[in-house]
Amino acid sequence: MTFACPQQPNLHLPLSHLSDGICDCCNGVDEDVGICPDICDEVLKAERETHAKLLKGYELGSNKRNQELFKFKQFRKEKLEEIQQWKTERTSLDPQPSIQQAQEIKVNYTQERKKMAESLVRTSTLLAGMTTSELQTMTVLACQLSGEMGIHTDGGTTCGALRLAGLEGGLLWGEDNYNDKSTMRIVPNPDLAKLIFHNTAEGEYFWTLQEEYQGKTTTNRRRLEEEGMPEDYEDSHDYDDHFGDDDDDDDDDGEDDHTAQDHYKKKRKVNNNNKNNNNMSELEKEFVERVKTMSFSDVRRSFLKRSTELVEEIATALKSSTTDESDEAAEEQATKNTVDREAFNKVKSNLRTKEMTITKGFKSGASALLFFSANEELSLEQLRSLTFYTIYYGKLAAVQTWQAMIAAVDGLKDTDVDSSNAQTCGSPWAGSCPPKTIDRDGTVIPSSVLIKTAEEYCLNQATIAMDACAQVQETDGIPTDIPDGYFGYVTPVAVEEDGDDPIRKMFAPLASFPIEKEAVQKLEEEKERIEQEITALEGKMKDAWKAIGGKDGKKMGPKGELFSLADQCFSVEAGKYTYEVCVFKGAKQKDGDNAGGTSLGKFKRMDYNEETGERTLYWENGQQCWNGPARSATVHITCGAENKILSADEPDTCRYVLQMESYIACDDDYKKRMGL
Ligand code: MAN
Repeated sequence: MTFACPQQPNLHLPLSHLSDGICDCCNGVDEDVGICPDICDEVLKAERETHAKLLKGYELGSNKRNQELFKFKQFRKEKLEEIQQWKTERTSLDPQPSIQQAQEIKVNYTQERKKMAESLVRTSTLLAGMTTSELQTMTVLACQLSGEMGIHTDGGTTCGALRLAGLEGGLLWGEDNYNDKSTMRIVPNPDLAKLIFHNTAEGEYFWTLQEEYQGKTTTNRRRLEEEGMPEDYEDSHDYDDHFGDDDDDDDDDGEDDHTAQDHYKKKRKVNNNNKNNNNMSELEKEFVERVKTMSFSDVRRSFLKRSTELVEEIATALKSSTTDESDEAAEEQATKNTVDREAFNKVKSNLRTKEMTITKGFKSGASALLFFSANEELSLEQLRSLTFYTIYYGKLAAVQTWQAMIAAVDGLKDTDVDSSNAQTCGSPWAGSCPPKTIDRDGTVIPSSVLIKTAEEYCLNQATIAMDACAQVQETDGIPTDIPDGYFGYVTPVAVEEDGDDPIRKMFAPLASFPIEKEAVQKLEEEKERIEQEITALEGKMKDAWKAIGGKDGKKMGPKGELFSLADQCFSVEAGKYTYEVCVFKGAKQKDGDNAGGTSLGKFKRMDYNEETGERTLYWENGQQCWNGPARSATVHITCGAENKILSADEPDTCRYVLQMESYIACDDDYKKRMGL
């Protein structure tokens, strides 16, 4: 039981407060008559004022709140309609048909190309009559030559021409070297088609079934670089170590493909860390040795030997020109040669270039040898195709093809003449001119096309080469120049694509095989366009959902009431700071020295407590407090006509509590609670 003051219905007194000598009710009826004065006018006026103020605030606020809720309702409706429309648009967008069509063209192209390539090799007499082992040797030599020419070398170590020749016949194999039989496989056509189509359409050669060959610029794409890739200096150390003191690592190779450069640089770095060992495996080294001892390499070996001697002579000569001490050998040299440092260095670098060229050829040839040793089960037909297209991709001219063939097939040269010459100097082809032929069951080797080339060669270049060699033989001491053909070694040059080399002409049907590049390009653009549209649509839908508080609408609070505060900032000054909170964004504490502000966190959520009707906004994960937590801020909202921050406080270090007035809190529940 309580006693209610008659003019103050909200004031309930416990019965013990009656007649206790304290005036509780404003009209004094809780005490005996005459004790308390009637002060109801005064008291009720203040109460009435507060009540009136609250009521006014509520009415204005509730009005605004309702307006804003209506706005949000409209907005939400519009957004949902838009989303629906975009959804429909989205379902009509499908890049798949374009992808499919492009793929069909590619597959078709690859199939037709393969047929053509197969018939080309089948009908060609170029390699007719050759045995499996001869074809293998021929391929190794083609790789050696293309390696020297710098054609399609992958970092200068494996024979790219052979890989591409494999692709032509539907064969693809391991990535890092040729020694992985398990990875060699006939590739499922669609994948291979992409690769082959890309290679031909772009003239940019890739050989793995990775995304990279689709032309994306990644740093580690596996691409067969064509010419212009700088040599790996460490390579030469494998054979001759006399350039160890030369640090001229920054040769200008004219290469301006940054990706390729980066790739190369990375590779070189690895090698530099591994100076003495290089990064060849024992097995690879063994195969390089084998290539070095093949008869085709005789000239190269003798060149390398001579080169080593010459470099030593040059070193001695240069030394004697700088020291006064009478070193007999040096003096002898010095009198023989007028020491021209510049000329000597030029000769030295010339020798070095050739050495590196030869080394690259050894490695490329060795990779092919390695490949054959790991893949013994290849058929004669497959081998012929590999050899045939290695010649094509290796860009061998007819004369080089002939030279490889006479080294691969017994009986096409006089071995005595050749080997004795190779020890000194002389045309390595001395034993082969005039060109010989052999007859195998009616098949003449080499084929007529090569014989014609060989005859011409023997008539012209061979004698020139021999003369050059003889001339070199006669000059004593250090030469002033290292001409092509010095000690029998002629640096091979890639055949001209559009020239009239008979072999290149033979490959013309393949080189000019029609490719629907534009059609595919269009389809790929279409696919790209569709995908972009999809991305754009999905982005718009995502934004639209976000604008209305997510799919469940929760982020916008009850009935979407946060919508009117969305992205708005409110600030208040307190002490020496200005506090600024932005709904859905960040909160800051600013002062004079720190105009940019200290972060008090990012907006996290709004809590609505149904029991108390309290609304609280949270910002979390602000700037770390010295020896304390990350800064955070909470804003407590009470009903009012405006949206404004009333106060800010820091009850615990780096924890900020703000009071805010906002019409979003002026709901029916508030009205009831406050008895308005
Ligand atoms: C700054 C302000 C203060 C806070 C201290 C804590 O001065 O952010 O609000 O208490 O850092 O070191």
